[in-house]
Formats: sequence, C-alpha cells, structure tokens
Amino acid sequence: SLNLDDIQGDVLIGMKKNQELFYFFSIANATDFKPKLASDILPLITTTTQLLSVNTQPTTALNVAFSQTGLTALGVTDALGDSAYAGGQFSDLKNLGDPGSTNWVPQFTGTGIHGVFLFASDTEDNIDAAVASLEAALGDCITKVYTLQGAARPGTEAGHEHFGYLDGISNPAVDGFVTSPMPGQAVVAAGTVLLGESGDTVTRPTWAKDGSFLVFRQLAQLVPEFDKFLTDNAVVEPGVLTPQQGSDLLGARMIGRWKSGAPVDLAPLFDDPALGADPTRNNNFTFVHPDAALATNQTRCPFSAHIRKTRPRADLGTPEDAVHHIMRAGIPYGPEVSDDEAAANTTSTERGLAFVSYQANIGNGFRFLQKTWADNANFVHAGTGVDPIIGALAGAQRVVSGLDPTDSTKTLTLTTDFVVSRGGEYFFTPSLSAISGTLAV
Ligand code: N7H
Repeated sequence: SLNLDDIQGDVLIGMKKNQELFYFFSIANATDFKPKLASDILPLITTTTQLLSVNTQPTTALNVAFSQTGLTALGVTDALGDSAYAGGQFSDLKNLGDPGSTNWVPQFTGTGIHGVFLFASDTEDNIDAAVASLEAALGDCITKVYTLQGAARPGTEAGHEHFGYLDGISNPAVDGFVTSPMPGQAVVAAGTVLLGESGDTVTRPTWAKDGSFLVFRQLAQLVPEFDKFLTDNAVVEPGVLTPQQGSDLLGARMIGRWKSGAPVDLAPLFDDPALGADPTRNNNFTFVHPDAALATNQTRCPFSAHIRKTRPRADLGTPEDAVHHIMRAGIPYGPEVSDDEAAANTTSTERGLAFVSYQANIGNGFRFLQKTWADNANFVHAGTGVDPIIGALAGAQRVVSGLDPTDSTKTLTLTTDFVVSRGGEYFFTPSLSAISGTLAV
C-alpha cells in the first residue's frame, strides 16, 4: 500500500476547492530558502491523508512543485530520468503543436520559473491570507514571477469547464489507493502516476520515490467563438432535431460527452442528465456495441471526440492500455462570458482552463496524449482528424471527420483554435520526506 502521509494531496485526489491560486516563483536565495523548506513550508503542505476526510482538511491546502531549473537552483544534481521535465516546457512547445510562443504568457517563455505553490480554499480571502503569511515567512528567498487565480464557475455551472461541460468525471484508479474502482474507470499501476512505485520502469534517485511530474498549462478557451461554431455547423436531421438540438449534438460529439457529463456512447442523440450525474453509470462504456463495428461505426461516439482521443478504451484492444493515463486536477480561470462577448461572438476577456496533470512519465502521459493522439489526424484510424478541442497543428487549419452522425465521411474544417495554449511549465511534486530531506539539506 502507498504511504499517503508522504504524498502531496493534489496528486492522487486533487484539492478540489472552489478557489485555487497558482503562485509561480523563482528562488532568489537558495542558501536561505533550503532550510525554510523544512521549517516553514513542510508544516503547511497538505498530504493525501489530510484530504481524505473533511475533518482533517485545512482551511487552505498547500502543495509545492519544482521545475528542473528550480531543482538545479537548490543544488540537486540527480537527474530525475524524464527528458521532457529536464528540458522544460518552453523547449518542448513544438512537440505540443503550439504555434511558436507568440501566445505564451511571457513569464513561461524560458526557464525562469523555479517552482509553483498551489493554494486551494473555499474563498479567495483565505488564499490571500495564506499567501501573505507564506510570503512573510520566506521573505526575499523567493521572488513572485506570475500568478493565475483559478475558480469554480458559479452556481449550477460549478464543476463544469467554460465550454459548459461537466469535468473531472474520468480519472484512473491508482492501484494501492483506490480499492473499488467505479464501473468503467481505468485501473493503473501506482508507478503510472508516482515515481519509484510498481510499474515505473525508469531508474530514479531514491529520494524521488512517491513524487509525481506536474504538467501545468494555461489553456485559454474561446467560448463565444466555440458557441458560434456549434450554431453555424449544427447537425441537421429534419423531423428529429431542432437547430438548437443539432448544435448541442455537435458540441457533445466534439467532446464525447454532453454538458451534463452523459457520454454520447450511451446517450447518442439527446442529453441524459440523470446518466451524467450517476457515477456508477457515466463512465461505464468502452465504445464496444454488439450492433456496430468498433473500427468503423461512429454513430454513437466519433473517433475524434476529445475523450476518445485522450482515452481510446477498447479502440486499442482489450484489456485497455494501462500506460498512457494521467491524473487531471485542473480548474477553470477567468470570468463568465459577458453579454457583450456573447452578442459579438468574440472573446474580449481571457478565460480558460488552468490544466494540471500528474504522471510518472511526461512522455507517456500528458505529452503522449497531446502529441501522439490528440494532434495526430490518423489516430485512432486514418482520416479521423485531430481532436477538435485540444488538437493543435501549430496554427494550421484543423480537419475533423466523424462529427456528423448521418454521414461519418463528412469532414469539418475548424478555422479557429477554440483552445489556445498560453504556455506553462513542467514541474516535479516531491514527497514530503524529499522536501524535508534531500531538498532542504
Ligand atoms: Fe480534457 N472539455 O471541456 O472539452 N476533457 N479538456 N484534456 N480530458 C475531458 O471525463 C477539456 C485536456 C483528457 O477518461 C472532459 O472527466 C478542455 C488536455 C482526458 O474518458 C471534458 C480542455 C488533455 C480526459 C474535457 C482540456 C486532456 C479528459 C470530460 C482545455 C491531455 C478523460 C470529463 C481547455 C493532453 C478521458 C471527464 C476519459 C476529459 C475538456 C484539455 C485529457 C469536458 C476544455 C490538454 C485524459
């Protein structure tokens, strides 16, 4: 079994608060900073055990992670065995389909960010207080480089990302942590997410055990433009669908789920909110149906749907591939769409997803899903097209097929990228014993 007191809380369970602040910093004085890791930071770090019960959850949860240049600044010379991490995300941007760094937040261009604090709480005031107290303790050991405030959307949209779809439904069950997986949930070895655990095949320094690589991406979402696209390209089935139902269906087929979370594989024509809300049913599908050929039939879920591109389930055979899985722990950021933006079909204030994923191997996890699957027009079959949500071809036009259930050979050309990468960084979230051990001394 896993040592849940030693694993930072966000990795396996997610801090799941309404507010989360990503506080990116550089280490200005490593000599002074290192002992404070043990004396001032460690006592504030929220463990997995603490998050498991509401009684032990702190008012404001805190996690910390370091980039490669951050570890180097701390004098850590051991290689962690992950080349993507070692090079940093900026030097990896071509692999991710980003069109250069023109859209990147300037602070992410380069390797100047050494670490990130993740503060999570019910209110922004709680977070501000926790930030002020940590800043006071650390003094000029660190410099604030950039912050991004994430927040759950208001009211009934809570838990939904900015396009409107319920998120956080499907994460893998990590062996040794989850004892009874939900129906349809992928089960992965602990070493898929945690370094040095069973299933991690790379040689790691001993102190890296039970740490995890954190991929951070600031992904802007062009919501009014996305909605306009759905209106303009609604699926047409006279006598079956109204125009509104036709555009809702197109959106659901692009994601692979309806806004309620109901999978189109189980609810192919109309949303089924009761199904979406039922965790025993909303992930219980493999794309296999006795009345339809798995390799050719797209009447239920298109091959290009975001959730099929990023987890092809039975498309890659049975049992399901157990390597290319990530734990997702992101949160939306930015305001709701204003009436003016909706009327103009144009975004004027940035909003999106503060994307966070954990994996023991970035090349098998996040980068594989993005590059080898989502951005690959010939995955899972030749001519599928890219993932219409996150697929990126360095700004080139994206072509997608299979979205029209009445004619799966029809292609749609997406002239807009509805998700725009604003960059990010690759981090390592160490175990608590590594924070007070190797990193502090
Ligand atoms: Fe995705 N979205 O709203 O469109 N994602 N995602 N994602 N995503 C998922 O099943 C979304 C992104 C995965 O197990 C859902 O929990 C948006 C990246 C994976 O069946 C929705 C953005 C990567 C899954 C979204 C975004 C992934 C998944 C359904 C960016 C990896 C689980 C909810 C702004 C490279 C698949 C759910 C499974 C699900 C959306 C980014 C991966 C609604 C808006 C960058 C593995």
